[in-house]
Order: sequence, then C-alpha cells, then structure tokens
Amino acid sequence: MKDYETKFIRNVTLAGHNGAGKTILTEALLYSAGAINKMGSIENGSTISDYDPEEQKRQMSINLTVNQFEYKKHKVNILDTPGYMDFVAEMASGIYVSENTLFVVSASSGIGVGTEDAWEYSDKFGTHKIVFVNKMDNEHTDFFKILDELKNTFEKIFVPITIPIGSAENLKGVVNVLEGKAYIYKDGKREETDIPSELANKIEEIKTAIIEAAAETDEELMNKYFEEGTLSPEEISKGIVEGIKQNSFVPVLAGAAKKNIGVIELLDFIVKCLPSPEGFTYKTEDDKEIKVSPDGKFVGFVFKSVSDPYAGKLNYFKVIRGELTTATNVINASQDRHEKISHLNVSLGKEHKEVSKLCAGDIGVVAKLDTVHYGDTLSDASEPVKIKRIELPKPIYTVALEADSRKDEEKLGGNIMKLIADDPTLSIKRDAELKQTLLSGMGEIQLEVLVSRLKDRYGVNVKLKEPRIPYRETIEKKAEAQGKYKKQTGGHGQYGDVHIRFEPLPRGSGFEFVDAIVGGVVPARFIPSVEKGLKEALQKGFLAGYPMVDIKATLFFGSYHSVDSSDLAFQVAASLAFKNAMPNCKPVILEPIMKVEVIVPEEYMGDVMGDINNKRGKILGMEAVGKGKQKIKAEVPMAEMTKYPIELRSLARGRGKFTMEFSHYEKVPPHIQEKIIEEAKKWREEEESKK
Ligand SMILES: Nc1nc2c(ncn2[C@@H]2O[C@H](COP(=O)(O)OP(=O)(O)OP(=O)(O)O)[C@@H](O)[C@H]2O)c(=O)[nH]1
Ligand SMILES: [Mg+2]
Repeated sequence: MKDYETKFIRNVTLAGHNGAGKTILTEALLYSAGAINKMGSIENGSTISDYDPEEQKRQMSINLTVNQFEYKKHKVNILDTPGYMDFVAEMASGIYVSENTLFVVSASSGIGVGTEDAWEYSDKFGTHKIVFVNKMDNEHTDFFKILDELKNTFEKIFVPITIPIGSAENLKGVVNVLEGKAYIYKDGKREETDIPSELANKIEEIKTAIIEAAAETDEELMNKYFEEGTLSPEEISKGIVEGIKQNSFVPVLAGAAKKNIGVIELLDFIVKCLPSPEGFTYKTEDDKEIKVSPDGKFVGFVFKSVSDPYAGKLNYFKVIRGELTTATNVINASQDRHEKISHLNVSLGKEHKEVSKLCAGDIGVVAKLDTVHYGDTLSDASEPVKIKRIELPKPIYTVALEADSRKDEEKLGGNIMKLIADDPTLSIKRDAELKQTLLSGMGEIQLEVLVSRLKDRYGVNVKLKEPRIPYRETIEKKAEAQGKYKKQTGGHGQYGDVHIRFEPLPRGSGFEFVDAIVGGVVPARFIPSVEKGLKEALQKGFLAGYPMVDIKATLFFGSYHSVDSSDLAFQVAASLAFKNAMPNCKPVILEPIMKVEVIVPEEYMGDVMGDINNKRGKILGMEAVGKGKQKIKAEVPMAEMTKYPIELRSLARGRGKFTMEFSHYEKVPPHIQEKIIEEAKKWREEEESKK
C-alpha cells in the first residue's frame, strides 16, 4: 500500500446495536472497494472482520477490528466494533480513534440501545456522525419510519443522502439524492436507471433540504443560495463536509449490506463528504489540546493491544501528529521507555501488510512491543506527549475463577494477566477471606470469552463460579461462661482458667475487650493472652465459620497456677469460655447490605422496584433524572445482587444503569440463616478434602 497524506485518509468506525449488520457492512464495503473478491458471511464464519474463533463460534463481534483499504485515491480505515454491551471497551475505543462514527441501524429492529450508547460516546468524544439504515431487504421495513425514530431519539436534523427503491424482497436499489441519480442492482451489479416517478417529488423535497442544510454551514454559501436559489455540486459537498464537522446535521444512507445494495453510494460518500482526520482535536493528559496534523513531531495513541501466543503482542495505534517511519526515535511516553520499531504495518482483519511510513491521522499496527499497553502514547523521543486515556465504565459483574487442577492453577496467573492487560474493563483480585480469585468485568459473555481464550490460547482450564458472600456472625444476648484448661501430663502441665461475659454491641462496633480482673486472680501478663485467644476464636466464628463482630467480652474472674500457667494455656482457656458461652448468646448471621442506585426509563420503574422487593431490598427513595428517567435508591443484600447486571439488562431491556457500594451489615432472616450454615458446612468439607 502506498503512503497516504492526511487529507486523503478517512477513518470511519462502525457502531450500533448488536446484530445491526456492522460486520457484514464492513464486508460489503471491502468488496465494493475491490479489497476482497468475494463476500464472506456470519453464518459460515468467513468474514474478514470477525476472524477470531470466539467470534465465529458465537456469530457475533467481540473485538474491534481494523480494516484498511484503498478506494478512489483515498485510504479508508474501517473500524468494525461489537454491538454487544459486554464489549463496550472495544466500541468506545473504536469511536475514540476515528473522526467519523457510522451508526448502523437495522431497518427491521429499529435503533436499539446499543446505538444509543454508542451515540453517547460519539457525543463525548466529539466525533462526526453518519447513519446507514441497513437490512432494507427485510420484511416490514420503512426507511422513513426509521428516519422519524432517529429524529425523535436523538433530536437532531437527519438528512437522507440516499433513499431505497422498494423494500423487502422488492428492494431494487437506491436513489442518490445528492447526485440526482438512481441505481438498481441486478445480480450484484449496479446499473444506472431513471428516478422512479413515484419518488420524484419526495426527492426534490429532500434535495432542497440537503442544499439548505449545506448552505447553513457557511455565510457565503448562504448568501449565494439566497441569490441564486441553488448551489453547485462542489459547494453542496463542501457544505456537507462542514455540516458534518459542525454536527449541525447527520447524513443518512440506506441499503442492504448483505445484498451489497447502497454500499458503493456509502463508499463514495465516505471519500467525498466525510471529514479527513486533519484538525480533529484530542486532549493530552495535562488537558492541552492537540490537533491531528502532519506538522510536528510524531505522536501516536495505542487504542488496542492483543496478546497472541503465536504472533506475540500486537499494538494498534493512531498517528495523531507528525509521521512515523522505522527511523523515528520512538519513546513510550506513558512508561518513559524507548521502543525500537522495526516493522510498520497496516491491517485488513488479521492480515498485516508492511508499509514504510504512516502519516498523521492514519492507523497502524506494530508487533512485539511487549511493554506497550492499551492507552499508552508513543511519541518522538525529543517531544514526549501523553494523550488522554479513554474513560471507560468500571467493571460491574463479578464471579469467582477456579482452576480445574493444580497444574491449571500454576499456569493461570501469568496468562490471565496477559489477557486482562488488553482489556481495561476486566480486573482480577485474590480475596483472602473468601479464598477465591474474583474476576470482574462487564457481563457474562465477556467473562466466558476470557475462560475460552485461556483454554484455547494457553491450555489453562478454569471454571466460573458464584462469588462467596463475606458474611459475619454476632450475638444477640448477654451470657457468661467459664473456660478452664488443665493438663497434667508428665513434667510441665498446662493451666488457665477464665470467666468471661459476652454481650452484643451496636452494628459496626467490632470487638471490644474489657479487663475487669480484680486482685490479680488472672495475672496481668496473661491478660493479652486471653484477648488473643478470644480474637482467634471470634475470627473462626461459631455458627458457620464467619468472623464474629460487634461483641464486647469482659474478663471478670479466673485463676492461675504458678508453674503450669502459660500464654498458650490462657489462650486456650479463653477460646473454651467463648465456646461454652456462645450457645446461650443467641448467635446470628449478618449479611452485607449494598447501597444501590438504579437509573431506568420510567416505563421500567415498576418492574425494577418489584424486583428489588423480591430481593429483600428496601426502597429508600426515587427521583426524576434527565428525560423520562428515574433514579431509584435502595438497600439490597449483597447475596441477591450477584447477577444484577444480567437481570437489570433484561428487566430494563438494556436501558438500565446501576451503581452499588457496600453499606452495612444486617441480620439475615432465620430461614436464610439455615441455608447459609448448610452451605458453609459443605464448602468447608470441600476445602478439607482438597488438602
Ligand atoms: N437481511 C439482511 N440481513 C443482514 C444484512 N446485513 C447483515 N445481516 C445479517 O444480520 C446478522 C448480523 O449481522 P452482523 O454483521 O454480524 O451484525 P453486527 O452489527 O456486526 O453484529 P455485532 O457485531 O454482534 O454487534 C447476520 O446474520 C447477517 O447476515 C442485510 O442487509 N440484510
Ligand atoms: Mg459485528
């Protein structure tokens, strides 16, 4: 591939609800541009973009894929993103690095929440917008209905650039309103034809709307339009580019990617009317603006990293400023480390092609830079710059990860870290109390993919399990007991004797130890031993093995032996007093309660609140937030929330968001207490058998 200057580059990220046809549209664009000579399909797992076995197995995109090709003297970089919510990091990263976001909407299923989410990211990153209404070959599709839906949902001006001729099985082609030409497709070939008479009026009307929208972007154009009543094709194009840049309207094209209808028109529109990268702004980490520009020293932002056991590490980056060749003296500014780049590549799906140079705005991939990670900035060593990292949502779904065997356990650590390093929405930690490795991410499928990759790429077998709940135990009644430890075997014996009173404390108090010994019946040097013995006993719990809290223990009497008493003997005596007292103290189990805030559209509020009630939750209040949305505040037991991300998704059709944090501990109802004790017993037996 030859080198392309910034103004001949077009970066376009395809985003939208899952299944809208982004990957097939990518395929159709590649085919129409002549980059491939046959279109692959999702069903056969043969598309360029979904090349990962995980994607083929699931028939959905999981990764952001970079597809670079040449068309009419331009270099077009099409970034295909997954629409499924679990992979929001891939979607957001894709939107961040392209100046243009192409929203693919399925004409048969409408906009979809995935598209709304992507729209929000596009707004946040200030990218230019364009819409392709796909699947016009499906039954019951109506282009103008989708156009209305777009207007109502996003409250912007949408201007059709192409409109379909016919629909469903009678979809024949499209009218390019901009050019005033109609095209029909026969056996995959495009032919120009007359504009169908029944569309003529509509097209005139739309054409006027386009010209007006174009004229409004520039005073000079506006004046000319007033004087002459029209604009030249060049002026219209110029106005459209400007309008897209200013986000004053959103162009809409239509077709059917699978049948390759309306795709050449889209491709032509991309090179003719979408803004080039030049002048697009990013922020640096110290909040300075940096413009995409060929002038200045090289800066490149890494927006995707992949570790492959065969290919090694691959880093995809966008050149923000200057140009990059293998002669450039590169530093990873984020880690202050020099990097030697010996080969520069561009990519088409999984295929890489070497290039000699990458200009500002372009996208490239380098292999084997093992210490360069997602979100890092590469720059010329003489002028290090750090581009602002992409802000992504925090992981919301946690499961426990368990290796199948000791061998798997040994291989797990290093390999899982490689996979997690590539995905900023995954995190992992070892929980010492629960004796579990907790893996957090955005949803079930994302974590299943991780498990599958561990097996396929590194031969590590693991299972996902529900995370354990950090229960606590406490007492509800005051009681006292004696603990006496006496042993006389052989020479040196053991002797410790204590009387301890246990009483409940308010929630959150922890453990309080009081020394009320008078007259030295327990010598001062053994008091700490008693406290230590108690603490250990409390840590082991009484009912189900969970740490005991909110207890006051008063040591008020005891006795000792001048020879046999020891630190250890008093520790044991204390634990015996604990054991003897507990049955009379009415021990109970406490569970963690979470403070939960859920934001949902009003229409789902009833269902969400009903669900919170079913989860033994308490609604604390609600308030209106934003357009037609309600925030529900509640307290819900942690044990009921482990699958909430998945449940809320189905309750609110993907339109719900929530946050959750620990609030306090509360006593569990008796029937649940029984269950917890049962389960804890089983778990401990399992743990024992492993030893
Ligand atoms: N009828 C019809 N089906 C289409 C069209 N485009 C795509 N499809 C089908 O829609 C399904 C989803 O297509 P994809 O290209 O995987 O959709 P996507 O938007 O990439 O999906 P995700 O990556 O999972 O978000 C596949 O079965 C495609 O064959 C189209 O124009 N017409
Ligand atoms: Mg896809």
